[in-house]
Amino acid sequence: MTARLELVSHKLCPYVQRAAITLAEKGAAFERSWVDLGNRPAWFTAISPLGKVPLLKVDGEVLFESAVICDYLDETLGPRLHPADPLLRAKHRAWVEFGSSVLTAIGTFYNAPDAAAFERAADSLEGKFATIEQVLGDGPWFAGARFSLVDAAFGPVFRYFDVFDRIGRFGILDGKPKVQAWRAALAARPSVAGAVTPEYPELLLDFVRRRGSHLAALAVDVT
Ligand SMILES: N[C@@H](CCC(=O)N[C@@H](CS)C(=O)NCC(=O)O)C(=O)O
Repeated sequence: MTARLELVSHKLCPYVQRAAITLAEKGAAFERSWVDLGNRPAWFTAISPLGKVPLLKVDGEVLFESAVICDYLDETLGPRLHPADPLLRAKHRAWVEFGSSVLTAIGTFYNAPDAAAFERAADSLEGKFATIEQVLGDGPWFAGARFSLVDAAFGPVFRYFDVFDRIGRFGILDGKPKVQAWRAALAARPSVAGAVTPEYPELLLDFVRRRGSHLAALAVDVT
């Protein structure tokens, strides 16, 4: 019997998007519920051990942590997105974790309080993408011809840059042709495009403007 799946989501959360992309790649039917993290409903606090999204409800059982959720989905629903070889699979899990470190660096970038902190954050992000440029092959995906869970982790990463590009030219992805090609392929993938609601870009822009940060000041006049 097919399990009933519910993805507890927030409209801007990149970790939620990983799970939504994985579900879409599997062609799995699932429901979505939305949580306002600024005003958490009691039912959410009661079932989320870390107070975070995403959660995946599986016939009422609750899973938390996006990497665990994606691994569970990969083990229970075809087609497999992780490599069959254990060593390669471990490497992919490590690059998913690297994707989490890029998301942390993106948070530091949009929260940087002044120009100096902003430059440091941009340099740090640039360094992470330079590392990625070294490990990418001929594409179109992280590991070549087959879409993997590393791709699911990086689709939400690049989505930030669609809004950052509207604010200014920060040069973070410049001179990295493999990264740029990967970004374009991910943006065109239906599972990635469909992981957010249509208002996502404007919600993110509004979120950035409310940071009180250096980037927020640059974003004031963006239309
Ligand atoms: N390591 C977690 C991170 C999830 C996460 O940070 N979620 C954020 C939203 S994007 C959240 O729920 N934050 C609420 C909080 O930290 O209180 C995962 O991979 O699922």
